[in-house]
This record gives sequence, C-alpha cells and structure tokens, in this order.
Amino acid sequence: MTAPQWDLLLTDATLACFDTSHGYGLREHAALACKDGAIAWVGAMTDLPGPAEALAENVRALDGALVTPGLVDCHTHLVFGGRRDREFEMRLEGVSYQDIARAGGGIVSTVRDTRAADEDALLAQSLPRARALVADGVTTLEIKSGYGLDLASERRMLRTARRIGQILGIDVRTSFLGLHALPPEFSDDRTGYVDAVCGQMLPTLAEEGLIDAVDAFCEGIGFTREETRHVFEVAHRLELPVKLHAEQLSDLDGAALVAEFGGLSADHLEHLSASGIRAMAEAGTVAVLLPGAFYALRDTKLPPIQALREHGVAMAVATDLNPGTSPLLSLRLSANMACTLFRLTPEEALRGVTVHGARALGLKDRGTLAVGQRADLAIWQASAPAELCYWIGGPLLKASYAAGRPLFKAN
Ligand code: DI6
Ligand code: FE
Repeated sequence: MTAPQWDLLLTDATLACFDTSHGYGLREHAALACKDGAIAWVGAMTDLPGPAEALAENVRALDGALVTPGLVDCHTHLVFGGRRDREFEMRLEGVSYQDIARAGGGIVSTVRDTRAADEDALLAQSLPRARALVADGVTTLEIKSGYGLDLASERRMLRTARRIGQILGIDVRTSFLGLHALPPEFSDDRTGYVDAVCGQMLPTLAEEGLIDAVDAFCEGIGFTREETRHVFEVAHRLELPVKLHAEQLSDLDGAALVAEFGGLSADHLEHLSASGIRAMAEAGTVAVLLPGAFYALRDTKLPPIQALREHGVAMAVATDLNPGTSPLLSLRLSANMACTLFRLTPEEALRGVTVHGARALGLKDRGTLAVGQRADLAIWQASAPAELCYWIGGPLLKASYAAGRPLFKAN
C-alpha cells in the first residue's frame, strides 16, 4: 500500500473560497486537502481520486460545515499595558475623546502603563487578547507598536508581538507606529520627537528585523501630513511598506499621501474625500474599515462606502483592537458591525476579513482557499457564509489550522 499523499483532508465541507473577484466562491459537497502547510487540492467530493481514508494521514468529515480561509485581522494595537475603562465612563459622561487626549489621558495614559510593564508583563497582559481573536477564527494578525514612544519601549512592544506569534503558532505582522502620540518628555519639542522616530527608532528597529510595515496617526490630535511624509520617506529608504491612520476624526488628506507612497492601506476613513478615494483607487491602496472605533466613539460620520465601491477600492475590515477607542476582541463582530453600521454586504465584510485583509498586509499567499495557498483554515458551526456576520457573538468556531497545523479546537 502506498503512503497517503496528503497530510490532512477535509471532506463533506461547504467551502467559501473567495477565489473569484465577486461572490463567496461557494462549493458545496466539497473536499480540501493540505500537504506541507499548503492547500494541495480543492474540489467536489465526487472528484476525489480515491477513498478518503487512503488519501490522507488525517481525514476529517465535516457533515456540511462551512470552511473559510483563516481570518486576517489587519489592524490591531493589542499589545499594551493597563486599561482605559475610566475613560470609557468619562466619555459616557460627555467628555470627548479629543478632550481626554488633550488633558493627558487617552493614548498617553496607555504609554505610561506600557512603559511600566516589562516584556513578560506585557506578554501576560496581551496574550489573552490574541487568544480571543484566534478563538474567533483569526490565523493572521497585525500588531502595531505606538504605546512605547521611546526606543526601548517600542522594541519591547514589537518583540512581544513577535513572541505572541511564536507562542500561538500564527503569523504576526508588526507595524511600527512611532508617530502615534507625542510622548510627555517631548511635549515642547515636536520636531525633536519626529527626528528621534525618523533618525533613530525606525532605522534601529528595522535593522533588528522587528518591523514589517510603517504606520502613523495623521490627525489633528496626532501628527501632521508633513511629519507623516517625513517618516514615510525613511520607510521608503528602508524598503518598508507604509500604511496610515487617515481621515478618522478630520480630513488631513492622509489617504492621498499614503497612496502617493504606494501604501498598503489607509485605515478608518470616515472623513475621506473624493480626491482621496481616487488616489487610493489609482494606487491600489486598500481601505481598512474599523467599525469598532466608530461604534465605541459613537461616531455618526460614515466612511464613504458607496464611493469606495464605485471606484473599485478593495475594502478590508479589522478590529482596531486597542484600549481606548476599540476594546473589541472579535473580528467576526467587526464584520457584523461593518454590515449593520456601514452597510457592507456580508459578502463584502467577509472578503474584508479574508482576501482583502490579507491584501492590506501585502500577503498574497492567504485569504483564499485555492491550491498553493497557505493552509490557514477556519471550520465553523455554520452552513452559510452570511451566518458568520449574522450571529452577534457566540462560539461559532469549531476548529482552525495555521499553515496546516491545528491551531484552535472547540471544547
Ligand atoms: N487610532 C485609533 O483608533 C487608535 N489609535 C489611533 O491612532 C486609538 C488608540 C488609543 O486611544 O489608545
Ligand atoms: Fe488604530
């Protein structure tokens, strides 16, 4: 008897492949096989080249359960110290996010708590948040720095992000967000801080291999367009891709700037202008929608979804998991909010957390179920894709695989 050709074979599956430019790429009564961490075969049960048991070491009959690509959360700030629930209460009492930031709360208060935590403490606080995302289907995760704001603390955040990936066995992509807020020791010296980010922190941490992309908070309470351009120029010299928190609270024309640099994504975009949309469409920059922050801030200005659609800008959906504006531990709930609050179709929202989420990270090897793709798979207690957006919460994930290895298993 010859050895089975595959490591893993899923049979009787309902596959949502997202391998076509529209639709779910749905295949019912289907099978999917993996070999050496990649998808090796996708097709109809009736086309399997033999009896299932003879084809793979490990055969799993799914009885019609839905399988999607493992979800990609392309925008999180999940490594941080401390909590901000007091700020949540203040906002409910009527104090604005901007006022809290200007009074020394907000991001800067998380900077204090993050600086006070050593690497193990930071890991201990952050790992459960990553586990929560994994338990809801995530197999690729972006994590930003930006609560350290000095070389040693930013390094600690990025190292913690990498450790989370190693411990959980998932791919973690790191973004350096040095231009997130002005740290207190530079409160009278903006130029000095931007110079430290561009001249020291970014080149050093890039050299150490800790940075996959460069982000900035281009906003009235963050950094100007010129300051953002400065850090993008350094990223460009270091051959690192850029992305941007753009047009969240006001329009600083950040989307056009990130597009000018051929950036991966512009994120938030509630105040995005028509010219910003055109620039993104031309550059192929992905629009990352973050309905969790919109919801938590009780924002009312919607991102221009219809115009993004009309211009063919790919839309991704992410959690923005952070202690201030989006303490949201479920990417599936983000997809639900993208439908309910932003009026995405479930198909758009699910493309947003799979194929377009991957694109927002510059990753072409995942986000779809197709031969040759990484075997990042999520198996759901659901039989139709829209169910993943429709249920609000609840343990829908039955199991997941990262590069063909078992990642999550429901009890
Ligand atoms: N935009 C956001 O939504 C988060 N950062 C950013 O630049 C908020 C971060 C925080 O309030 O801690
Ligand atoms: Fe963010």
